[in-house]
Amino acid sequence: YEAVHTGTGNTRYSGTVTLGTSQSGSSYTLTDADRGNHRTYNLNRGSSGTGTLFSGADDVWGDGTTANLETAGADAHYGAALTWDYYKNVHGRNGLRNDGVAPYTRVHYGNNYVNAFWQDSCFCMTYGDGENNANPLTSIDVAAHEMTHGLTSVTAGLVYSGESGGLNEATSDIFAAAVEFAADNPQDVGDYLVGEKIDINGDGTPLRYMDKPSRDGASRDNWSSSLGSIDVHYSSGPANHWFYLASEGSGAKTVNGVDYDSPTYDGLPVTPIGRANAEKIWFRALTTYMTSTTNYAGARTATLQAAADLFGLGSVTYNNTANAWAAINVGS
Ligand code: ASN
Ligand code: ZN
Repeated sequence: YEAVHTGTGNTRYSGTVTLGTSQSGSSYTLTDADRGNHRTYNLNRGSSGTGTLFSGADDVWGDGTTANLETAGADAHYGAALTWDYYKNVHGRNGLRNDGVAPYTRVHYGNNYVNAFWQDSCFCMTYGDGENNANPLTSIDVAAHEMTHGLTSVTAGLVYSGESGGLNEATSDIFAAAVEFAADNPQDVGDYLVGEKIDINGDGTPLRYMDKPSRDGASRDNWSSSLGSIDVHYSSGPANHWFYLASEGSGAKTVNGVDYDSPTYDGLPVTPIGRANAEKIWFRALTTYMTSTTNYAGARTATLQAAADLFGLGSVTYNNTANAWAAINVGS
């Protein structure tokens, strides 16, 4: 007999949170019965199989320190729950495949492994512990990014190279930001940065910036004909920039205490449609209109079709959606 339970997670990046757990006899496991039985496993620095399902005699997980191996499990379990809730509550989607079945999560992958990844083959997300095993890559935005690769895979199926690969990556960054905002966690407030909590650069700077992606030294701000030949984590830049501009508009702005300053390719200002509308448009474009080979021009068309469906052809929201694309040098 397994009972639906709510445990307590003492996370590293998000403070003390509620976790969906299950009780089996006298022990508890990280099995979220309210969210498609999403389970979190401990690889204990191994790199194959599923390791062991996190389980324990009490329903308290981690102590906020990386030394306690449950802590990364708590963070990743929480991030998956937030992502599940976001797609359900905001977009009406019951799991990545809309079938009520969750992927699973593995933490403590490898030794000093500085990455996290999604795999279609296992329908699972995997997280390394970072440099010196000191900073697991299990923050809310990283978890939402990886889980969103699963959504992209079962919907548009954007091929992970060329312009479609950049759009695949941007989709993960866009919904990473959306989930982080929706979580409304006081320890990890929403922002248009990716990976700001995991200190992946060793100097406290984020992995990526959506207001002006070139702030990372490698990502592109705008579309150009060479975009399809660079790494997908850099060709995501213009679409991330589109999402920021559509959400917040061009120029200088402070959101949740973070300063942004978003330029436009054509120098013309962009009037925002608001983040909630930008999220709805991208989700509908991804799940209804994009295909495996969609490029940037196709993404513009897909979002305009979505904006027409949701807000009306020629509506203010439709026109500002188009203006945000012109601002990254796609269309006019
Ligand atoms: N963390 C990376 C990502 O999700 C892993 C990769 O390059 N596939 O994009
Ligand atoms: Zn990715």
